[in-house]
Amino acid sequence: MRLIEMQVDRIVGPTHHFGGLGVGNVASARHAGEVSNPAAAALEGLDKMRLVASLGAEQWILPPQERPDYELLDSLGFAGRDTGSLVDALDQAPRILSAAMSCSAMWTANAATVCPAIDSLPGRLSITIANLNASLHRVIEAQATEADLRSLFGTVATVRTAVAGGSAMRDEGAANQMRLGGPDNQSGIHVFVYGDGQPHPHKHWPRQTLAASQAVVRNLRLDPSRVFFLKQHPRAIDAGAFHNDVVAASHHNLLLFHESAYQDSGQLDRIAEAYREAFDRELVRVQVSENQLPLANAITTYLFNSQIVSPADPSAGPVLICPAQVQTDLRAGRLVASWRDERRLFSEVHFVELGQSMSGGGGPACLRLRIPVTKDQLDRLPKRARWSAALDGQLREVIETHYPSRLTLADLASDDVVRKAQQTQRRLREILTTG
Ligand code: SUG
Repeated sequence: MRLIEMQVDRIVGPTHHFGGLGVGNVASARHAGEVSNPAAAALEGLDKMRLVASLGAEQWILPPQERPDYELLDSLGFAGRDTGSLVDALDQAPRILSAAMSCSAMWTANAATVCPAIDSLPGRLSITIANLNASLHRVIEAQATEADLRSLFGTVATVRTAVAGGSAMRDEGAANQMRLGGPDNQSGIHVFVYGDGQPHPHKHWPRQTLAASQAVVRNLRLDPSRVFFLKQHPRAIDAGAFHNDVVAASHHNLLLFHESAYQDSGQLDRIAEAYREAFDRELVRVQVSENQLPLANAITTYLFNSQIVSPADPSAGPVLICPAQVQTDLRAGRLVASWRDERRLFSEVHFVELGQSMSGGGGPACLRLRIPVTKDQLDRLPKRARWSAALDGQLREVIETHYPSRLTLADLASDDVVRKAQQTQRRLREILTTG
């Protein structure tokens, strides 16, 4: 029996803007304050979902989270739950307004950490929501994400509340977790990547702590003998790799990573050894050197944030979906071509335009949460959130008709813009949750 990997994306919301809020995220800082295009952002996301579905993969869709987050504004002293509170926040603390309006929940790779039933000691598909404690605009996602995943999975999965503990327990979900295994329903090996501890980065605050990863491992009831912890290199964090998935990618028996990704490469040998023992075959480790692609280019192109998808036909090799930026970087483009044509790691390579997400520091892989399920589990899920051409058409119509194509932070204190955004959010939620 094979495990089927669901790709769960969330529609970018109508208040998408460039707040520059991403901690240690160079793209987010670079584009802070630019005029955004929420309609284009949402359509680019839908285009990627359509491509993934066309490959025969399981594509599922969540609606945007509700913005403004009046609860946040209220608790930070901007009471009233009306436009007045938004105008006050814009005047006195624009970053708080930006956080309360943020659509960062679009980056679902940070929504949760997941383990398939076969990997969890009680034999249950298990999901631990990420607390996203490192940033004001992301910590507000957890509660709604929990509700969304509970409603999607019902009794099929155990969905756990995010780990408590404030900043000591900073958890950013699957972006810092890699499951190595095979296509079969056989228990996998989990690698958890964290950034705190000696030696520290100089410029940026590590977003994932070892203590949080350890707590997630306990919550998911993973077999400790199948778990590894790997420290991110402070150099990578300082260069802007605020998550592991900016400098590494994994799929079944494949591990792609930049030579500056990790502090202790000896740990990679131990992981490869465990893989060999468990699966009786080699882990395919592809290390990209600084010469082949400088760390700075890995981060601007988001090469490692390419999305790897297994097509429906089990005999076809995995497909690589890269950000368009990879194609225009000579070295990154050359690497990808050699992975496809010489090393035959991928059967196809696609390039996707995700300019709006990339300007916030999120590539194709940031936009999806992988959830490995059995066919039986998949059959028990409510189909209303599963990609179909009809659903895609319905969602596009709402976006094309009601989303703004030009937005600044100041617009987000406008009564008209906010009312329209709220109506549109409600409509999308209705389509995706009541079908
Ligand atoms: O947390 N950007 C997100 C990008 C998340 C990317 N996810 C993964 N690598 N898996 C972040 O930094 C930008 C928000 C702004 O600029 O307003 C932001 O939150």
